[in-house]
Amino acid sequence: MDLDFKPDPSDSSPLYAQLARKLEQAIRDGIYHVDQALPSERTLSESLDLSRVTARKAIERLVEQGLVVRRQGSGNYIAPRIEQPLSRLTSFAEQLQQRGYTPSSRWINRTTTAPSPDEQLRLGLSSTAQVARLERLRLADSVVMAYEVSVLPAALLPDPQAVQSSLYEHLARSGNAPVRALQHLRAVNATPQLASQLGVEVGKALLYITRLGYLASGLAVELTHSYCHSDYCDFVAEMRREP
Ligand code: 16G
Repeated sequence: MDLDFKPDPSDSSPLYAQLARKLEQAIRDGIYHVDQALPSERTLSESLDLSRVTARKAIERLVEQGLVVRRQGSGNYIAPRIEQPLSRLTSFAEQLQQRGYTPSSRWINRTTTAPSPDEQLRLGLSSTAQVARLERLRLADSVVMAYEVSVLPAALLPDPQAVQSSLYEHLARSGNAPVRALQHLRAVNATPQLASQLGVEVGKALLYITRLGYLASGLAVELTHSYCHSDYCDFVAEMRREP
C-alpha cells in the first residue's frame, strides 16, 4: 500500500480511530472508486504493523458510517453511489441496475387511504378520491440509500400490495408509468425518525426530493417524497448556454 495510513505517534487517539479517519479521508478524497475493494483486514494489519483487531475495528467504523459495505465472503467495498442525470426520468431500480447493483425495497407500509389536502391538490384529485400510499426503504444490494413515500391516485394503482420491487415496472404493466415529471430538490436535516430509518446520525444533511410524475394525458400519477442518503446520491445536470 502506497498510501500513508500509518498511525501518528503524537496522536493520542486510539489506533483504530486514527486508521478509520485516514481511510475515511482517502474514500472522501476519491482515492478509491465506488465498488472497489478496501484493503483487507490482513493487508492493513501487516502493512501498517497493527493488530488484526485494530484493522477490524477501523473497518467496522467505516461500515457504521456507511462508507463501506460488507459483501458476504468477498470483503469490504466502497459503498455505492448513484448518479442521477436530472434530465432523464428514471426509476430507482433502473438507476441501480445501470450501475450493477441489485435494487430492492423494504416495505414499511402499502395502503389505500384518503389524501391529505396537499396531496389532493398536487395530484388534481376530486374530494372523494382515494390514494395508494407506499412507504419504503430503497436498498442497493444491502445498503439503505433512501426512504421514500409515494402517493398515487387509487384509480391508477388500485392494489398497492401488488407492487413488488419496482413501482415503475408495476405501473408500466398497466400503461401508467409516468412520461414526464417535475422534481424539486433541497437539503434537510435528518429527524430522529429519518435518522433511524436511514441509519445515519440525527441532523445529518439529506437530499430531499419531491417528484410529481405525469402520464402523457397530463394526469398526475405520482407524488413521491424521497429522502436520500447524501453520501450515496449525486444529481447531475447538464447545462447549455443559449446562443
Ligand atoms: C425514484 C424516484 C421516485 C420513483 C421511484 C420509482 C427519485 C428522486 N425518485 O426513486 O420518484 O417513485 O424512483 O422507482 O429519483 P422504482 O420503479 O424502482 O420503484
